[in-house]
Amino acid sequence: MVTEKQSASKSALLLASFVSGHAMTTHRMNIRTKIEILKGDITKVTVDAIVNAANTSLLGGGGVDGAIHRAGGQAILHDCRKIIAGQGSCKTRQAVITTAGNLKAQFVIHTVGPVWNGGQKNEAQKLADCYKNSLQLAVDNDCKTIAFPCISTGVYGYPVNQAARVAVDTVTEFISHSDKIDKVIFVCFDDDNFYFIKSQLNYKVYTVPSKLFADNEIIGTVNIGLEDDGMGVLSGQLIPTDKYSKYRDFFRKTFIEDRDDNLIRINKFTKDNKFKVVANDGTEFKEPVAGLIIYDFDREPIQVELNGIDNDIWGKYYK
Ligand code: AR6
Repeated sequence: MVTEKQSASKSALLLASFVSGHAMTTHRMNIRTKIEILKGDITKVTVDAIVNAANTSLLGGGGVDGAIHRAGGQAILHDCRKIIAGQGSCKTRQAVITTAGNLKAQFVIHTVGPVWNGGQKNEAQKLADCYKNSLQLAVDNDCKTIAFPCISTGVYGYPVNQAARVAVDTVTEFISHSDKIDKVIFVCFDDDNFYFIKSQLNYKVYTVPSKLFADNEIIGTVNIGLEDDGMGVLSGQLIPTDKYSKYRDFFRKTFIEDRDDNLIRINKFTKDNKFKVVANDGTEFKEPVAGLIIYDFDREPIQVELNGIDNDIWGKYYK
């Protein structure tokens, strides 16, 4: 009952978050021409500057950092050592610039992303600052084209869906206020990042006002965003009813326990709890391919994400 695309990338169907605010659609469309997405290896990309997801030592590591140092050669490490000798370690959020050595790019901009810590340690702001500071450093060095990897989504464990939202929002915001950057390329190494960045860029979203049920009681309302790229991702901010408190501890506990997996699957709930999402027009979002996630943290808005939509439901909204 899923589309080919869905089946092909079932593993990629974690989710894509929908940030409220349809007013942004037009604005994004205008600058979208400056943003590209590529699946592959960032060391092969020809741009003025490529960004490295480094660590505070700047001495190299695994992942994209290792790939950049290997492909760029000793000259990069040499510059990194000089920077460290001059300023000490490179702090999370900071961006510094070096030669790109043997790479096709002119420069490597090294930035240190946040380690994911459950979302309570200002990770989103830190990640946004990495993108912002890297873009500013590119502008300061007359770079007009820049390629980013998906910072923090590897070893540092930032949930791919949320990182994609921060990445796209921050880059979009920056280039809408600066005419100095001609092109930003998101270089995604794996399917998940590719899918989520793409989802963030294909921003056309239909709003489906819905209710979240548990044991046939309404525990919250949510304006679900239904994306138009056929991938069947729904998400939105939950406005809890007073019945919600009965389930709060369960959501928080389950989310923390499942953090590595980063998915709470609706079928895990259904046996005992009968969770379901029903649109106000009566459509029930049954058997999502990749599950239902309730992000319920102390201070954040509660985010609901429902991933993988049945074809029949899809057809109902996209005629
Ligand atoms: N091109 C583009 N993206 C890549 C490449 C590549 N060649 N290789 C991996 N990725 P990570 P982090 C993707 O772990 O999470 C390092 O050891 C990868 O799939 O490289 O910010 C540093 O030294 C993932 O989506 O960086 C730090 O210690 C993304 O790049 C630490 O890891 C980022 O994954 C930084 O962790």
